[in-house]
Amino acid sequence: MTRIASEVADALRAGGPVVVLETTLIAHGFPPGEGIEVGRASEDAVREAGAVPATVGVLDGEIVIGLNEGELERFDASARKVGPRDLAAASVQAAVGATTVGGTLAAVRSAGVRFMATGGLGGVHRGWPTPPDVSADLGALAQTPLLVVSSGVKSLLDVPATAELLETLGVPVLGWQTDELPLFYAARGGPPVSARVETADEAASIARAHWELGGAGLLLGRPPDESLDDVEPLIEAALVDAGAAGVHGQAVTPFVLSYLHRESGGRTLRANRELVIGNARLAGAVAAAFSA
Ligand code: PSU
Ligand code: MN
Repeated sequence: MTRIASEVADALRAGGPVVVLETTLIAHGFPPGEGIEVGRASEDAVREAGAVPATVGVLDGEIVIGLNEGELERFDASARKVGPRDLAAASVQAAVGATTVGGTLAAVRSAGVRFMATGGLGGVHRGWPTPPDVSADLGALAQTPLLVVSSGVKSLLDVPATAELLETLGVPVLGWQTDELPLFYAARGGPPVSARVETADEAASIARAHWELGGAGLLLGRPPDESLDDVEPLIEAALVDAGAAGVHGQAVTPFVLSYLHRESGGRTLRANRELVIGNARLAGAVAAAFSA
């Protein structure tokens, strides 16, 4: 059911550095065509940092760890969004399945990969418990021994509530050269992290110690290089629009991201692109430090 690309399998067998990347952001987080470019650039960034990239998705009845160039191009907006609950059905039904952070973690659970990168982690949606929408990313991270590099939690969420839940689940939240959990587009103003780290070596050592203790997932929050500090009013407007249009569940995040990309005149799009690639580069560096 799972196919691991040979370069990835070789690296894993040798204990070498591997970073998994997800496909939901490629298929549903960017306008048509652009997501594929971001996916390619993220793979390049992982390589430049000295690690092997492995982009994950469901294709032709298989869970693939390490999509090749041609396979990656099939992840357009028509792909099914695949969280942990959807992996089995998507593979049996031979869907093109774009895995979320949670779906990707569930897909690689038994493969021995230790590092992943994404844009922003899912979490507790605003207004909880109406609707009672909490991303499956959190449960998957609590169960899977990988370190995920992201620009914190997606800002359309209730970020403080998400940080509380991560603590409850025992997930370390490390801050990359920061004391605050980044807010996706904005670098500052988030809740405190559980530990600040200064170097890739330090992050890798904490991950190793956490796993030796029998711990599972960790989050490493990297602030965006260029902070956008005026997006909050747009997010609020996007959420009102989503509510009025009856958008809920899995459709909320893609709806809000495309609203922001449109209404910000492309500023959030550029920021999102840059932060995803930067996170991939950092995940590559931490993976390389871990294997060294
Ligand atoms: N980061 C981005 N864009 C995205 C996502 C992350 O820059 O689209 C995706 C991830 O795949 C994450 C998902 O797992 O959003 C969360 O969706 P939900 O809230 O429905 O669980
Ligand atoms: Mn959800």
